[in-house]
Amino acid sequence: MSAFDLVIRNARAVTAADQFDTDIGISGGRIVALGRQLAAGSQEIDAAGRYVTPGGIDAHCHFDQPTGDGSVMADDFVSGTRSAACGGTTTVIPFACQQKGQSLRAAVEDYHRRAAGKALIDYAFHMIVTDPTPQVLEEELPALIAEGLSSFKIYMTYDALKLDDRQMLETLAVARREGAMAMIHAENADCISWLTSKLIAAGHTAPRFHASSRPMLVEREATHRAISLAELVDVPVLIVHVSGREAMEQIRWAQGNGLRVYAETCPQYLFLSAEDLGCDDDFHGAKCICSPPPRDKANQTLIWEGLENGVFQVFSSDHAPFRFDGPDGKRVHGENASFDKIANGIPGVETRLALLWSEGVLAGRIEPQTFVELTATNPAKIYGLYPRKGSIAIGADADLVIWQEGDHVVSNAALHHNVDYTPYEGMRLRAWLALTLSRGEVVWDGQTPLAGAGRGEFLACERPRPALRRRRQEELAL
Ligand code: DUC
Ligand code: ZN
Ligand code: ZN
Repeated sequence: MSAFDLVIRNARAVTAADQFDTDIGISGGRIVALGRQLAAGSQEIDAAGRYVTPGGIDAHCHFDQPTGDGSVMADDFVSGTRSAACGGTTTVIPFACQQKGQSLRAAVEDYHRRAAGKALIDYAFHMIVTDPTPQVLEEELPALIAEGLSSFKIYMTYDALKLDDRQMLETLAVARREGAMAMIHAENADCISWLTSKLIAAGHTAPRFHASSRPMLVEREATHRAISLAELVDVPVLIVHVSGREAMEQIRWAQGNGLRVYAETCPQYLFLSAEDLGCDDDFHGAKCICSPPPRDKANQTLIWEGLENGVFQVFSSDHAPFRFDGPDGKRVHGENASFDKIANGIPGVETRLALLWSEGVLAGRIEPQTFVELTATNPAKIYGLYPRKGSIAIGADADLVIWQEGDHVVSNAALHHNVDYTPYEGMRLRAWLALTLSRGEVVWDGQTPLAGAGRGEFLACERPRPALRRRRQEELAL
């Protein structure tokens, strides 16, 4: 009988702390041994000196999320998680979104039905709290946090989703009391609606005016306000999809003053700019409409610096899949609809890791260890999945990626999502994924997705590490 179910030989393994040459012994879906010249496995894969990193955790992606405006997300839990797996991601955390007037528990139960029997890889849920009634704040939210949905998103914009400051304070107070992580979409709703009215009245309706309607000031003000509200409540928060300098300055200020403010950025803020929203009569710019909008080259550089210098803890895709062609995606309100009516979001769950590995690590902008922190270890810690997920360690799930260096041109035809474009079409990368393992099972062999729908397991999240640290300090009366 073999000592292991599977041995990965000659890996150049990378963790958030280290890089070392090792064999990786896997049994029962977990890593059970690390070392040179391990005994034989029933199966063997030779990594031959290639980098092996922990499977990615995409802590911000949207699959099969009801939208309310007639648009339909192109990816459900089958195509979304298949695309994730082919891009080296082994855990996804999409959002169970409460509609105003709906109970939060009903939203979560609905989302479980959408995922069950479909996901190819493991998944957890964040919640989106849009209607913080006494019932939600006092009963549903605490119970759901205890059941393993230990993070939720709050929107400061969009009429159908946003909370006012008082509601934010009340919801953040639950996060503090129950030990949950609050994620905040920080843009000032009234500034956006005022600017949008003015732009449309002036006939400025093309996709590129989406960026004019949401300048950095709008994001800066809301980021500052979110930080202030969190400071008042004394709770950690994570600002999602940060786009550039002005929000970063607020976050850095808060971090420098000892506030527990975490931040996430996404590939679109490294590789896209407002120019990708096109010119006046060009509806193709709709493909790159997301919020906050991509900024300019100088801001891309600052985002790279923030990944390197610790402003950002998490790098997620914010995969929000809407097709360009067809009636229920970007054109849900018709051909050439005004920018404010175009389905908001861009795809990226499959390209997230390769873009960062290629243009971050292999181009010398960030260390391999920083890549692992941002894409796996930190999300696992911040969202309560560590140490089962997010590292290469004995006892952790055998969620692993083997990299193949060499020219790779991004092409939507070779991706596995159900969206009809990628904003990164034609980009030349220095590497791509040779293999993805999920709990010791090959789910992507570099050519073909291999996992069956329904093999992914729902992950109940522990309390986030920042909340656990705080509890410990309170117990010790520090
Ligand atoms: N925020 C997201 O997080 N995703 C898509 C659109 C948005 O505004
Ligand atoms: Zn958002
Ligand atoms: Zn999102």
